[in-house]
Amino acid sequence: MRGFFDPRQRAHAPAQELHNGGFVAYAETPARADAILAALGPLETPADRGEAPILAVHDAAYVDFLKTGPARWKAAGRPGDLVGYIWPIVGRRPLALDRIDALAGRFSLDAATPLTADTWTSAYWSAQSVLAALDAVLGGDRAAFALCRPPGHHAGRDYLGGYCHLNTAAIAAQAAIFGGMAPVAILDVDYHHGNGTQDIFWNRGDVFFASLHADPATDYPFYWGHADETGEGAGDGTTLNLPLPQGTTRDAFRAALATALDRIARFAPDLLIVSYGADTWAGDPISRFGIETADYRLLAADIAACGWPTLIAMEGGYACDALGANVAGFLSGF
Ligand code: Q9C
Ligand code: ZN
Repeated sequence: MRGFFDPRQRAHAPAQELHNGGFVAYAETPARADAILAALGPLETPADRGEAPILAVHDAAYVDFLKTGPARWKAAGRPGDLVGYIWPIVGRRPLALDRIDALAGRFSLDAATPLTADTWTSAYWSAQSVLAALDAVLGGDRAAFALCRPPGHHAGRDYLGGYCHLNTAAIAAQAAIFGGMAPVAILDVDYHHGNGTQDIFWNRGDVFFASLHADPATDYPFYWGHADETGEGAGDGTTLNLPLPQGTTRDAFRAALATALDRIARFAPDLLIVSYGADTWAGDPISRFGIETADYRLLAADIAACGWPTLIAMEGGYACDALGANVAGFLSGF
């Protein structure tokens, strides 16, 4: 299977994140990409398809914030990485403020995703990697892999969060539709709910979003991913959330996967995009499922058996020592 990664995706490296009330080392490190590359061998460098496919999904003012925010933060005399500390909660007026502190809140979901001067570059090439993998599938490959780092599924049209800035799965889905592949299904098997992807396609009838994840009653992102969220308008019924309890192991995960695949089959997609997180692994430092390394091949084989052209986009997974084996195991099932 062809895989794509650009070395510029390594540059983004915030110093720390706010975690459970204290500051800890940022979990979404460049070493994650290195671990995956060590297991898979060198990947292909993506072509540069420019900003248009990104702007087809993301708000232009948000993209400008990603590009220029860190320099403005520095110019304002702030030490450290750019991170929000005030948010325009429901009921506040939608003021178009220009202060960098106000923008940080307007364009973010949490305080766990700082921006550095390198963030835009890394996120941009993460998006180019997913577009290159899409090109491989559009060209006839049965499956292709994008080492998307930073990841994407928590990022919405105009907000970052959960270590994500540009929603790579959504960018690929929209580009696929522009390329004549429709409808598209996105299957999100990261430990966390893909709130950004769900938001972006919430009222779309041409994209089915199915997600298996830790119950948001106990896990991040809390406010999205509950079973009663099913889409609206033209997208009524095109969102499927299957929250699972902490401690979930292979067989229960596999049963939920079968439910998701059955619903996707009824949607008859031209293309499947898998948002793959290895943070479902039993030893993940920030997650609480019990999937073992050997299980990933089996789970991937269940997906592959459906026969849809498939793009696999990397999301989370924070146990660097096991990450390479987990990703390689998953890809081996296709
Ligand atoms: N105390 C992805 O896997 N931090 N993002 C949770 C819990 C955010 C994970 C803090 C986790 C986001 C792509
Ligand atoms: Zn995750």
